[in-house]
Amino acid sequence: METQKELNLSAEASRILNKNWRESFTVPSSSLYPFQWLWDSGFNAMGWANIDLERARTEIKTLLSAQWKNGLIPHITFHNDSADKMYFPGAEFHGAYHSPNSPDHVKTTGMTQPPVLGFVLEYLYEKEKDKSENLEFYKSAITSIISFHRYLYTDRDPYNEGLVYIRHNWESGSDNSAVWDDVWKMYQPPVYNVERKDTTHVDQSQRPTKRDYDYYLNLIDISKQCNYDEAEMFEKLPFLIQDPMFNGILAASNQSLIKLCELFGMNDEKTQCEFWHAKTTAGLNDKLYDASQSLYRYYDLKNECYISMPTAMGFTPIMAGSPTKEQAAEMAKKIMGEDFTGPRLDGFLCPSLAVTSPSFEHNRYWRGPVWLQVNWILERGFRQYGFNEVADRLKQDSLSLVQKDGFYEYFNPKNYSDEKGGYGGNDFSWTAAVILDFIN
Ligand code: 9WN
Repeated sequence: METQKELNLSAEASRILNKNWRESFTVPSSSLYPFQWLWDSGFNAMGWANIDLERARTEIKTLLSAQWKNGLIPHITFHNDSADKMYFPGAEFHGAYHSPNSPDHVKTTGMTQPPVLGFVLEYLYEKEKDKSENLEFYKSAITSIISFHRYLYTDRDPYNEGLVYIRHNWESGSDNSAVWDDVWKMYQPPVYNVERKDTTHVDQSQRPTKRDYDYYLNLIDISKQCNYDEAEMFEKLPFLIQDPMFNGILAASNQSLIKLCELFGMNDEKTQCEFWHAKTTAGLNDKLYDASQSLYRYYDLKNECYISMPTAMGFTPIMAGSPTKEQAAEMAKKIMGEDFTGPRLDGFLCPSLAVTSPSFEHNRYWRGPVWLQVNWILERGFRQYGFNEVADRLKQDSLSLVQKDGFYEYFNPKNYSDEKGGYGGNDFSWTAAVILDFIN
């Protein structure tokens, strides 16, 4: 029996997804982000799968229709020409449509985002009541996602380590994470006198700083000068990072593709995904697991050094089954300890940066606040290893935050009973999507 509270949350979450639906895709937020973002779209499709599977499939079809000729699935698809008036940087600043690999019918950015689509597709398929229907959709989506992964392993793993690199901080999904501070210290970008749109919707204190944006825009400028040619960007970009969340998500998606290929009799593809999965989990464990922190860390390929920072993202490879049981047990202790739950152990999981870190900021974007789509990944991962207490806490904290503050983009992890702690955009799509999964 659903409780009244759950019914209210469910109705509210459906209202938000419907409000943010635009004919064939969902915008993350109607004011702040008026186009289609890759990993948002994946989570939003999972949300839709709980209330309208047809829309879930359409969301994915629309996203895949913007796939590049080299397999890249773009981070933003600008579905209409007013893009540059509504969001900065828009299609013109990115200039990715000049690349011979970009699609002909729609403008996109020339970078990607965490590769969630493998596990999203498995989620959708599990929700199908009649497994004999929509087979063409599933087979074609599997093929597109595999070609995306092939692009990543071919163009983004120069030393054949099973770990692909990201070449812009936006590809990580965790834009202004304190992890990047070390990279920014290595060079000085020019100052860009541009008009940002995000700070007209959200208070500046909750967004990346102006100087942060100089770095972000400079990476786009360099990529544009290379006309988004991968080999040239590898030579020229100052930002090339093996990111544990991106690779953890890639491995989790490979795992799902293995299951789907098995079900659909796609044997060669299955063998390929098994090979990739084994390689990436080995890379994660051999190179990125940091036993002294009980977390995965980052590797900076350009400056040839590790970056260790206690982030929520450092736990995410648990979803791909990467850690050993012993490592997972250490990770469980770590996430429930005072670094992440605060001195009284009563904070909300999981802060994007440990509350004990000197760079922690309770309201600034990826430098402290809780993001529900990351909680969803962690909840699945810890549950899979049998750490139900951690998984239950992640789920309960997510529900409590939304009940307390509303369907915001991100939340204050500190537990102040009398203070509202929802930040960024409100009526946010993936927050609604995650809630729909948690209560169904
Ligand atoms: C840049 C849409 C996206 C998310 C990212 C989040 C934020 C964009 C921005 O919003 O990034 O891609 O303009 O700040 O950091 O994870 O996909 O919700």
